[in-house]
Amino acid sequence: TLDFNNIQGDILGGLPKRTETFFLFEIINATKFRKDLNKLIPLVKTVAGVLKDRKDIEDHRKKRLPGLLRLTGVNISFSHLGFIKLGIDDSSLRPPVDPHAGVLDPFELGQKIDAVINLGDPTKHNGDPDWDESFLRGHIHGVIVITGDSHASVNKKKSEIEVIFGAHTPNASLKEITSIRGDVRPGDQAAHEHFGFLDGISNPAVIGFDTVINPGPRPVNPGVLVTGHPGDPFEIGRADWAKDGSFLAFRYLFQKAPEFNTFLKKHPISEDGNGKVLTPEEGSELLGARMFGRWKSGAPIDITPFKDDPILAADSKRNNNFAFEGERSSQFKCPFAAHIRKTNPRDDLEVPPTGTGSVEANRIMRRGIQFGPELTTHEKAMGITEHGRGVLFACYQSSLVNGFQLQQQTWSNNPKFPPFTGKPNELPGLDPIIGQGSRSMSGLDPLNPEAQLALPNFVVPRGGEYFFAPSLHGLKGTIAA
Ligand code: N7H
Repeated sequence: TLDFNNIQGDILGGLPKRTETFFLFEIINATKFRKDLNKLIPLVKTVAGVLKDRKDIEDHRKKRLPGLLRLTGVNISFSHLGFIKLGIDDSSLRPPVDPHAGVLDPFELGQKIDAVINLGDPTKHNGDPDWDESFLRGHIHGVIVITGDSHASVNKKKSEIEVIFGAHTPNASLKEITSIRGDVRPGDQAAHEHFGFLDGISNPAVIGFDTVINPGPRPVNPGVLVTGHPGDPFEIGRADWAKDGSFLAFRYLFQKAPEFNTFLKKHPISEDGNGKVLTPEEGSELLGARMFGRWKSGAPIDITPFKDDPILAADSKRNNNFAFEGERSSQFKCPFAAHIRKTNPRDDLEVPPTGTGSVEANRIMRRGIQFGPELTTHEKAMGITEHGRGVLFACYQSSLVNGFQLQQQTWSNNPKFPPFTGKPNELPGLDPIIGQGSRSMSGLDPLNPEAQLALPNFVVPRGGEYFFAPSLHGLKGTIAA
């Protein structure tokens, strides 16, 4: 069974948030940091804390009280360099590898190196990824995630935390490297990302945690997300403090939204799959939907391929209930490379002949948030980005190799994925949103699925790191002193 008082809240429950700050820090005095950490631990919100928040939010809503409930949430995670700095042996976070096998574990490598050798991030002349300076200096020891209902609440909590660690004083145990703030978008765009698509529909339901299981992908064993449970590939052999934790892949991803919108305008699909001639607006909308695999509303094109259906989109009993069933060699309804088919290929991998039986091990819990301002009139008119915006992508899993890294490298960046039968001319191509490499994909035009469309880069990675979010027991008993 899962101990909801021991697991950090963002992993299974998701810290409730309108706004979120990722406070990236360097430990400058390990002995003092471990002492100070004791004072942070009472602020760390567990899964049980999130469940209580959910109930309080519901009560607040039912009582029709004005405004948002004042809420904050704090979680903390460490990088491999952080554990080294603290003098903590984190070897049980890695698979027990044969030293001659040459397998490099992403957590141990750190994302800066992984980005170049595996994730496909563009690089600079010196071989570093083309990232913001803060992510290149190699001193990111951890991240404190602070969520809340408002900037005021989060800022107050952040100040409280700075006092705990004596930040900005001669007696500081940590130093802020950078803090990045994300915000849910305003008005009817709340829950939509900067390209305009509804996000956060499909996350795995977890056995032993979720009480409502909606029709769709099978629920996953808890160990796919939480270490030390069935489904964790290294369930046996984790040190005690390394159980009930999860790996956090954080990515600072900029989105070129005006350029994306211009691309849709320039390449409208002329006829839908039934041969109905589309207006340029309809054709552009269909193109965007086929790049994602969902309409902006969230309605899946596998169920409603040529017409948006907002009622279906809003119905959690139906909006995830599809599997690309019987479409191994067909992109008529959904392109092979559509973002949601690349990152969760469902029957493409679950059912023979190409299927291995299950994608359970490869699923991740996504917890991102948007950052940056809304598009300005000038940006819309020019079709060029003038202000940085995008997603602070964050996801949890018990294995980075099976989860985030594989989804980016082996699936999204690989033009031959998902494996398909027949049709040698219908190479899927890259994920049109996140794929890195020679970017093109097939299947966008339902009546001419072989046609490959070249794709500019719409998503630019500018930083990131891999962290481990320990249990409360691990924080108290091993990491704090
Ligand atoms: Fe993706 N977006 O916000 O527009 N993503 N994502 N993602 N993504 C999904 O089904 C997006 C990124 C996954 O179970 C939706 O919930 C953007 C990375 C997975 O069917 C939308 C960026 C990775 C799923 C977006 C981005 C993933 C998913 C549909 C980058 C992993 C669920 C909403 C800027 C390597 C698939 C939904 C499933 C869905 C967006 C990045 C993974 C709208 C803009 C880096 C697993």
